Amino acid sequence: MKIGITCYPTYGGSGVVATELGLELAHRGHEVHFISYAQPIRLTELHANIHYHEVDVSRYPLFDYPPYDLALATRMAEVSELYGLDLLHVHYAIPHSVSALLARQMLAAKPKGQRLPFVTTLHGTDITLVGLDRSYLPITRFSIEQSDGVTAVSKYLQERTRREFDVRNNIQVIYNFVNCETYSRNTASPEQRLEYAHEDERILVHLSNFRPVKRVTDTIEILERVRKKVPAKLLLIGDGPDRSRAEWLAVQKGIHNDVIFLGKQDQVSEKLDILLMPSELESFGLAALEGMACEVVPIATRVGGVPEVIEHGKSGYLADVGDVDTMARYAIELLTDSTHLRQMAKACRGVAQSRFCASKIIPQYEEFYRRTLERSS
Ligand code: GMT
Repeated sequence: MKIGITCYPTYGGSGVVATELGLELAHRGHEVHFISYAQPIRLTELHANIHYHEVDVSRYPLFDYPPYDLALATRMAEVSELYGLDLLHVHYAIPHSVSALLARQMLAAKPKGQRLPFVTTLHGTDITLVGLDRSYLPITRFSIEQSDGVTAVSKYLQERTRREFDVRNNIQVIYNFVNCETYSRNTASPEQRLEYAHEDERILVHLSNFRPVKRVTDTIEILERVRKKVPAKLLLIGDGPDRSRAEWLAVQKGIHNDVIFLGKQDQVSEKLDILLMPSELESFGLAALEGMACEVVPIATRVGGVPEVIEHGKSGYLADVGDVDTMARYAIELLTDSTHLRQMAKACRGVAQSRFCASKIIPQYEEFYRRTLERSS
């Protein structure tokens, strides 16, 4: 198939999933065309089946708000016509599904009337935050209903979209995935660990875009409690609006020397012991899954779709939002019992392999595309 993929290209789970999906599809022989305003951050591999088309948004003094969604629709239609795309797959409903809808209409209006069905994958905040903003809700609902196929990354998100948006079309759950070969505990050498921590210290990690929904300051609270029992360092990977609050809290608590801000990085999870994901809400929690595949045990909040990924007590621990005492207790339990930590780390890898490997999930997308194409022919 020839598939156009649109996503947010910067850091964020939906862009990561979209890019990894494109790469996996390309390796399986499909022709993949990324269409976005910048090259997706994880699109580092050159492959004959992968193409990237930049969307240029002209800046005119009249435009206080340059109309990206229109430029995107135009580029989607152009690329589809030029390369004969079979379908578009947009990640994150706003504004991508609206642009895809326009592109589909533009091509249908051509003398030869090219068909361009589009699939929308809902990721989370497009529904839970942005889509529920009154100013976006009607158009988000409309573009979801107009999609030729809709998927959601968890049952939680499927149900919430149905309930709050009252959309009439079917929403299929296709879970996020991880490439189990790329993500494994294989590259960590003791020397690499020593870059961050002394031999007797354990390493906690948090990886996110540091938005308020991630509650990054809770990770500092957890480290403060853990350090009282076990020598430990906290690696914070990513960047975003709450970074300085986290830095300031670490300084106030006098533990800033044990908190290492690594900025935006791709893969460091193989060097770590425990991953903290204390989010207010996660429709899936991709960071936890990537950690699990690398045998890093997640301690997370019992929210959204997270319990569909982490089984409490078996492949990680879950606690209530803001309950930093309990999350710290779980971390201390694990870090003071290496056998337990190893067993749970192996169980995490097992879950990633048996339920969320790319080899299991990508065929579900391929099948979904086939059915979408059949239905819209
Ligand atoms: O909130 C983010 O971190 C970004 C956001 C996105 O769309 O880029 O993440 C959402 O999509 C991810 C990939 O499907 C999920 O793993 C995250 O759980 C989800 N975030 C939220 O629901 C808050």
